[in-house]
Amino acid sequence: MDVTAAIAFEAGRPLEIDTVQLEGPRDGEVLVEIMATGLCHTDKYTLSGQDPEGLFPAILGHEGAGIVREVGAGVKHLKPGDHVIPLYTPECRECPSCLSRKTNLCTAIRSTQGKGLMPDGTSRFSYKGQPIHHYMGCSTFANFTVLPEIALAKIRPDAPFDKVCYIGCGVTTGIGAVLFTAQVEAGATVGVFGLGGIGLNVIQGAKMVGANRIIGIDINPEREAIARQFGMTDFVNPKELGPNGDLVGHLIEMTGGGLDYTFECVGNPTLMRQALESAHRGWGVSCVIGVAGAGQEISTRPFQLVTGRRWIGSAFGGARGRTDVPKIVDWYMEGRIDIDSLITHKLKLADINLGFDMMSRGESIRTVVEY
Ligand code: NAD
Ligand code: AHE
Ligand code: ZN
Repeated sequence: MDVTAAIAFEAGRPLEIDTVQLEGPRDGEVLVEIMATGLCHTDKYTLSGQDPEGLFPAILGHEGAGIVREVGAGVKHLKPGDHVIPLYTPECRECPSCLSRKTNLCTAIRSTQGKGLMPDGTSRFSYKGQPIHHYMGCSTFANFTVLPEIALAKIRPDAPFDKVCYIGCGVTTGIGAVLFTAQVEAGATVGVFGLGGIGLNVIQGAKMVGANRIIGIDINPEREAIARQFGMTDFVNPKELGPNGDLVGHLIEMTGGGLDYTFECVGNPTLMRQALESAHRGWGVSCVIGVAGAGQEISTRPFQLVTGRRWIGSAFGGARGRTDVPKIVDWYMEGRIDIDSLITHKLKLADINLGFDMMSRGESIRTVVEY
């Protein structure tokens, strides 16, 4: 079938809207009509050419919501008409990782997903007869896409697509990193480095679990007001500490010894180090969420770990998509979490590049494209 997509032809070039061809679902696969998709910083990162796994041409987008239109042979749990959220971290419930209960990083289809292909090693998308890569197994920058059944969370039918699409990445990543990965406890002191679409959801998660003090760190002063609305108690702008400003020393002094938990939500290895080193001696946990560019590495003095700080990371908030995403949709529908305040802009697909421009300028928190 013909579908409308924003195509990433090559790194660093704006997306181009055009008609591409999409084959129907094969065994275990599902055709989904995407109703809305968020723009995540990771899409921008891959388009920039910084992603070691970035492949072109591709149809990016991984933060969507839509409706099942057709199912392939052998699909057991979904039927046409079901409302779904695509999962870049699937949940097969059969692989060693799913069965371990120690991780959400299902391995069932990770190798083909990283090559921009469906599990049988082929692409369903083509343009002028040439295959186009899928992206993170989702490709939500197209009004129809095909995914394996294990990469779809079935959600309640009354949830608005233009809001719950954000649960497909940012909301779950931020709240999940607090609840599932770091398991922050009530009364904790939490530091959130980067107050964008992810960091604000970390704040929301920290508030939910009853953190006592939530310190937000961002170089964009415009982020202070919205972060306070979500529960931030203190704001630090590293630029205001001066050119030789000691962010780590400042945070340790502010907290009388360091933070119980820190979350890096930018993708900057220098900030990752500062987040680790501002965690409390003896017990502080620092969680890397931000995705760093190709070739970048983190470093610290081993003494930082010897003296009891722990450096951890979180992908998709540690959430098991088919199990946890429907619950997070319920939290939104019950008014327990706020998504609406974070969706600052809505666009049509034709204007998707404007969304990335606003992200680069720090003007938007989440932009949603509604089809
Ligand atoms: P965003 O662009 O919405 O927000 C980034 C924020 O960081 C902005 O507010 C910006 O002002 C701030 N910032 C930039 N440089 C800074 C610095 N030196 N110090 C302090 N603040 C700084 O991005 P986002 O969508 O929130 O994504 C954040 C990061 O998380 C990206 O690297 C993205 O790829 C990654 N991510 C990871 C996962 C995961 O599963 N691990 C999921 C989604 C996104
Ligand atoms: N492909 C990159 C890494 C990208 C990355 O870390 N992706 C996160 C999700 S970001 C969503 O916005 C993730 O879940 N990673 C786990 C996985 O299995 O991909 C690289 O460095 O190669
Ligand atoms: Zn994302």
